[in-house]
Parts: sequence; C-alpha cells; structure tokens
Amino acid sequence: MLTRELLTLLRSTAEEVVREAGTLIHHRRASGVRVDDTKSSVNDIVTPADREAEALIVDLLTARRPSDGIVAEEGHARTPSSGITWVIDPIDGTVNYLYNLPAFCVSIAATVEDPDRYADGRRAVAAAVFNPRTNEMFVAAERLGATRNGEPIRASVDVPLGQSLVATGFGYTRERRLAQHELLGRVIGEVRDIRRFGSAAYDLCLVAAGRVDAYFEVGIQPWDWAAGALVATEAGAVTLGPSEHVPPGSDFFIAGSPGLAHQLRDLLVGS
Ligand code: LIP
Repeated sequence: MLTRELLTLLRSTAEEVVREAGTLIHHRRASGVRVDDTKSSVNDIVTPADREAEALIVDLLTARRPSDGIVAEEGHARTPSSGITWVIDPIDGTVNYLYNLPAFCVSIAATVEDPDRYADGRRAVAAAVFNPRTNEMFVAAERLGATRNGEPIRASVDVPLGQSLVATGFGYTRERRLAQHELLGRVIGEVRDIRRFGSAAYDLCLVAAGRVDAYFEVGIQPWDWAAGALVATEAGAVTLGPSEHVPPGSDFFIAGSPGLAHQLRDLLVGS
C-alpha cells in the first residue's frame, strides 16, 4: 500500500501537470485548431495540440518522476522502474476541442499494476482531470477522496433508474456506433434522459460530482478511463464490467452509485 505522503505527492504532481497542459491547449484553441492526422477512422482525429500537450506532460512528469513509466494516447511509452506508470490523455474530447465545444479535458493518472481492477491490468492511485474551458479541476487519490476545484464531491445515491440522468458516448467507426446504438436502445426508455458530452474523463468526473447519475460506454481506452474512474470511485461511485468476473475496460464500462450501476448493467447485458 502506498503511503499517504506518496499519494499526496502524486496527486499534487498530477494537478500541476494537467493545469500546465490545460493552459497550453486552451491557448492553442484560441489561435485555431486543425486536424493533423487520423487514427481508427477519418473522424478519429489528432490535432497538433494533442501531440504538443502530450510532449509537455511527458517532459513535466519526467523532470519530476524520472523512474515512472508512461502510457500515453499519442504514443509516448516508457517502462517504469518505480512501479508507478502514468496513463495520459492529453486531450480527451478531441472532437469537442476541434469544434470549440466546452467539454475537453487533460486527463492523467498515476497507476500501479493490478491485474483484477481494470481490463488493462492497472489501477489509478492518484489522478487529475482538468477542463480548461470551464476551469474545472478534478483530483483524487486512493483512500483520500475526490474534489472539484478543491471542494469535496460525492456521486449521487439512491436515484431510481427511471429518474436517472445517464451519460454515454460513441466510437469512431460505423460498426461500433451501430452496436452502441443497439445498446442505447435498451436504456433510453428506462431512464430520465441521456447526455452525450464527448469526453469519457469528463463524464466520469460528472458522475463523481453527482451532475449525472451514471455513465456507460463500450470502446473507451485506458487513457479515457484511468483518471476519471479514480475520481468517480473516490466520490462513492462504483465501476463495473459486463459481469462480476470481468473487470471494466474497453469492452464494457459503467460508473455510478452501486444500485444504479447494477441496474444499468442488467439492462445492458441482460439479467
Ligand atoms: C473520446 C472519449 C469519449 C468517446 C469518444 C472518444 P478522445 O476520446 O473520451 O468517451 O465517446 O468517441 O473516444 O478520442 O476524444 O480522446
């Protein structure tokens, strides 16, 4: 178990780094954004700011924590000798960033190996998610709670399924979106309403703050969930995979209060 002192240091490091990277991407957004490259589809875009922010984050973390590992969305990777690996999404909500919509975040998490917690075999122990457009800083550390702009946050509790506000998202390929459409059809008639903000990290932080009651998505990546999942669970939410025996991950990810998350899973996978 990591000491409180190390968890506090990792949390403050994460906060400092996402604030610097968030400030950078905010300035780059103001001067205009272009598509630099695409990945899984023509709509899965990369901007110069994605790459510039990731390079800045890696430099800042390397200066502070040279023995830590790196796993980053745009390709930076390093094996740790410290046992800590930083999982990095330089801009989560890249399409929102391109369209100048206010739901994009810098998301980083300090993680340790844990084969059972999430599908990628890691568990975040400290994390920060920063939305520079709304100036919202979400931070968390294991066993130390979660905050938004320094104020403690808690996920909603005891919300009946039919009165729950549920966030979700959709992938970049036609095949995946059609499969996600079918899943959405199982839920949309059973809940208060659906919200699609376009950033998994932000969705998970909204669950943590009780501003949506739950989130589900199929197809997100470890850098999408790593930080936001810790913020959500430190705020009292649970994260679920498709069954009690399969951890949350790219194939299936739910976050919410325990009762609601299990009800959503029953709808999505069938009880
Ligand atoms: C995004 C996720 C979001 C998902 C989008 C996209 P990106 O990540 O955060 O939940 O619905 O399709 O994958 O690509 O903006 O880093």
